[in-house]
Amino acid sequence: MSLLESIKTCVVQGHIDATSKFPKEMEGKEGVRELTQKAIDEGMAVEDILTQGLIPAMSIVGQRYERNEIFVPEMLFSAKAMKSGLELVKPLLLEGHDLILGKVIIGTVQGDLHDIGKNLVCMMLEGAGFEIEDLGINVMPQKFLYAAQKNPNALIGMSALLTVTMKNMKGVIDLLRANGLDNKIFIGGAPVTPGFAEEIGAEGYAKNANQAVREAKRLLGIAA
Ligand code: B1M
Repeated sequence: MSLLESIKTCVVQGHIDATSKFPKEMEGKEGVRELTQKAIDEGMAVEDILTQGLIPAMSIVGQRYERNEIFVPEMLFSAKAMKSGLELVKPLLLEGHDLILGKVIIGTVQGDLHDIGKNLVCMMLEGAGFEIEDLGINVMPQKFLYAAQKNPNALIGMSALLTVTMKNMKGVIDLLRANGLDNKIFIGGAPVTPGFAEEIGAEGYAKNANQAVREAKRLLGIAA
């Protein structure tokens, strides 16, 4: 099995590192942390580690959850394993960017605890030269409002992974507009579509973290 395949398998299995006791049969074996470090040390491209190792693993986790093969606790282990890999990749994404292109205030909307994709978007934006204010998860509309009031020129980014919580994005936009704020807004997350963005009055939409960088630049009028 290739190194990237092994990283993917460990994320799917939720095996963080050699000290992790989960899953039992992988106890003592290298996990995502060691394998990701190995990939970095071998000079593999960060893009490949992300797109061929870490990210596709989470789709498999989602499919297994849908088929009732795993449950929330196993999903949590996979999320932790994924984060242990992302922590190692993050500094590489941030290398060599001193220029600040603009500020992005970002958060996962109210009711939603998913933050892996949002964190990846933050990393890519930061790596591309944006200043990030990360409001975290389960962010109340008022928190977006206060942050926008303090930063009237900042872009606002919202993430949602649940069909029930993506509806909360509209509440944030309505609240900002009702308070006279015209910060440009872009949204993303697995269930979100360009049509939905248009419907709720968001100026931008991105399918993934790379597109989020392109979209942020477009909204600020910066050449790609
Ligand atoms: Co959740 N979960 N989860 N979960 N979970 C999903 C989303 C689900 C699709 C699984 C499934 O059924 N197949 C399903 C949602 C169904 C739906 O509504 N359509 C689901 C469910 C049902 C739930 C719970 C309700 C389960 C329960 O408790 N019964 C519960 C809800 C909790 C809550 O939020 N209130 C829940 C809980 C969890 C965990 C806590 C266990 C864990 C999250 C841990 C964490 O994030 N810290 C978890 C996980 C890990 C998942 C899956 C398996 C993986 C999500 C992920 O990290 N993907 C997910 C299945 C799946 O997505 N296939 C699932 C990897 C990540 C890199 O991709 O987040 O899509 P993604 O981000 C991408 C793009 O979407 C985009 O760029 C990112 C990078 O490319 N993007 C943006 C994201 N935000 C953006 C913002 C932008 C632009 C682009 O601009 C601002």
